Amino acid sequence: MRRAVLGQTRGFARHAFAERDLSNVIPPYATLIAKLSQVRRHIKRPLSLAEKILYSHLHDVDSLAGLKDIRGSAYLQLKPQRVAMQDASAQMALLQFMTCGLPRTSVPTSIHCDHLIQASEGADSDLTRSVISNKEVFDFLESASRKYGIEFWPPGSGIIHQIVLENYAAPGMLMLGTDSHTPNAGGLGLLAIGVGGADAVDAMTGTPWELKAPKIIGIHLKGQLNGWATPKDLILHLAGKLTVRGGTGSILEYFGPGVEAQTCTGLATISNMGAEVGATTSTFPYTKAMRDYLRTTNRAAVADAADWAQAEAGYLRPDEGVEYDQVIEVNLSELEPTINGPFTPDLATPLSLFGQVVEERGWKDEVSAALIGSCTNSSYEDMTQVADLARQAKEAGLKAKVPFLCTPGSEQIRATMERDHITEVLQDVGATVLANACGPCIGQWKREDRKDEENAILTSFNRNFKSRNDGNRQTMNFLASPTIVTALAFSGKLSFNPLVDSLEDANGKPFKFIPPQGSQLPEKGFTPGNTSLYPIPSPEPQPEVDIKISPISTRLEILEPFSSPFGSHNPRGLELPPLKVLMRVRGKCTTDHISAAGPWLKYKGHLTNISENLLITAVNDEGGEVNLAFDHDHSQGEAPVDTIPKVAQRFKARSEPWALIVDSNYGEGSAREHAALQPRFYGCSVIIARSFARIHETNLKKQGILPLWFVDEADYSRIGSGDTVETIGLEDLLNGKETSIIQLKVTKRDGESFVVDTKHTMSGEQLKWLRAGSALNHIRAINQT
Ligand code: MIC
Ligand code: SF4
Repeated sequence: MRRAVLGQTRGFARHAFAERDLSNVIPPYATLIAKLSQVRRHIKRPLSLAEKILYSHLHDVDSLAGLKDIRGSAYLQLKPQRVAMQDASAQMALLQFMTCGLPRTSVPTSIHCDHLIQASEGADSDLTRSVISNKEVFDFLESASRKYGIEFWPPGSGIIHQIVLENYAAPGMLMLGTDSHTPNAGGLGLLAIGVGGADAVDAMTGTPWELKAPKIIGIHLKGQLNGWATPKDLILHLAGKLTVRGGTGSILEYFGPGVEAQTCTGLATISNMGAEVGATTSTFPYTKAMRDYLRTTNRAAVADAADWAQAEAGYLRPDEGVEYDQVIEVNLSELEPTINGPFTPDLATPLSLFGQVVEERGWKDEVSAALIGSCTNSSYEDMTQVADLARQAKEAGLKAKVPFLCTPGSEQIRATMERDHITEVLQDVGATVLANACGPCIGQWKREDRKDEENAILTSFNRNFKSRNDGNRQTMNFLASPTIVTALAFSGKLSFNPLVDSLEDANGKPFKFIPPQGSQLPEKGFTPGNTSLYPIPSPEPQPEVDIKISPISTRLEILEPFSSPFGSHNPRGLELPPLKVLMRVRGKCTTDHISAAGPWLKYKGHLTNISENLLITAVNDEGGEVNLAFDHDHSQGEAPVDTIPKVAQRFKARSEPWALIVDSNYGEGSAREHAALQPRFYGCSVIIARSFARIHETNLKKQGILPLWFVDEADYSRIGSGDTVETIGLEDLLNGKETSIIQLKVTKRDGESFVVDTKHTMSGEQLKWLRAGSALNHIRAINQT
């Protein structure tokens, strides 16, 4: 039996599994429906499901009055119903929330300890070791949870998104999570949006949360999945079509007969990976499978309320005749398993062509490890499908040829797997069952083999940026469905196609897998497992709790407010002071490049320490080197080049504000706000990009960095390190002039100068953050008046 390390020592009340209080989980459907009828007074056309949910969560529905265009242009002030945070991002979010001086969070909030657990030997010992090594952080999160009335899920309880789906998600609600895969909850037909910690603080403080109304892309699913094709293959296929940028600024709303046929956890897999195409979130009309899932996960009252909301006002499905901004049609009957990667989630290859690609690219035809799990694919259904293949292999006398690691998504799934002999079957064929946590998906993998050599791993995860899983830049990481990953674990070959190829059984006879079967829900229902891993539902805040942060801690540090760039010290008034360009970043620059995870995760609550990883895997376009920047103003005795964080530190030491020039889709990937906090901490004021990823662009604005887009993308190459840029027109904008253009006067190092046009996407509210130095400074100022 697993130890409930934190839960037990703190004496958390046992989760009353049978008679759970769902009052803060059931959405206030009657209120939402009343608001929806008010919305219809302003918008006289059929609404999509996403619009119904969004607009009925407006602070003030009348803000829609007179607006001609909403989708893609209006800024919405929203009232999310819930916030979920994981242990890595919650630290910074709480440090920010604490500065607001409120006694409790305004909306129900939960914290989940999942990212900081390192996978090495197996669940029990990994968990014990991680709890010891992260004690200070877990204690901080737990005591802050008690103070502010937050539900705290201790290490070992599971991965945030799986737990949210199993416990908190309800059709038609709007929620935020400080993690880019928060949309996973969309599998229950709601809008769950990934944000940075500062956005979560808006909801937690009751401040309206602002979102530019997304466009709605309709995804029409027809036909039926068959054979080996799974919901994962649908989203892998779509990622190939849409690319990592195709969903930016949009919600993906699925519809059609193909939706009704999917299981709820299958839909969650699809919406989870909408994050990989940059979508704001994804959603689906309320289905029977969702109803069944709610009932089996102990939320019958939510299902009943949802049934009522649908019957009463059609709240949980789109209106007849709705028009989407774009429609993509997918015939599920034609879909085949797909493998995506390496190094980017949108490089999709149908399985039937993959062997050919392996040959053409000259890759070694070898799989070095197979990993099942992550928030995308760690449901009971996933595990039963994988176990079906394992059972077939076992009967044929086969064992996995390579390390085969499986991560259950939650304690409930782990315990149910154990009861239903799934764990046993997996272990019999050589699998290691890891702790219920993110583990290797976020680089928390103590991998001892293949340290510096090229090798290929197959995972059922959602993300595959370079170095992500094991820190080795030469590990090619491919994404596939859990069942394809499993089949390849038995063959050990990259080119193996279980649909057509055979293996040899223990007697040397040909053995071919038959397409796997799984079950969405356990016949005997779920068993909760170790109940001390569950939080007290809706805990009352305990204001007397003292949150201790040691001044000599290397893990946690009180946040110092950033200062405003405007004021008497700035002779340019409401224009930014002249900014030195630190570097021009080349190509793909995800949040993993800007603020790496793996070993750095331990500094998530310590801005000074984590900033040492700023852009350490980014490529400098002037020369093509990784983690190298030029310091054209270096003093005598200092080298003219150094690592990127070191040069940024020099700028900070010289009190020299700076700018960064970056490429397309800058900040792709995660919700990690450290990627915005760190450059700001070192003095960055402006980032000029060919384009930005949504969450990251907002994170920058929140921390007081101005994101600007090149009007002419070719201007990217005209500005280099050591050049000076000056804004022209920001003052007018801050004074209320409506303009989307801000010019930049660029002065090259040789004195030559020219002007380039850039666009901004700052709303009126966001301009106030810029002026105050950060959104938090602005919120604080409001709270104080
Ligand atoms: C990720 O998958 O990259 C993470 C780690 O879950 C991040 C969050 C973080 O960096 O804190 C995400 O996706 O938002
Ligand atoms: Fe955790 Fe990986 Fe999911 Fe991020 S993508 S929440 S690291 S399991």
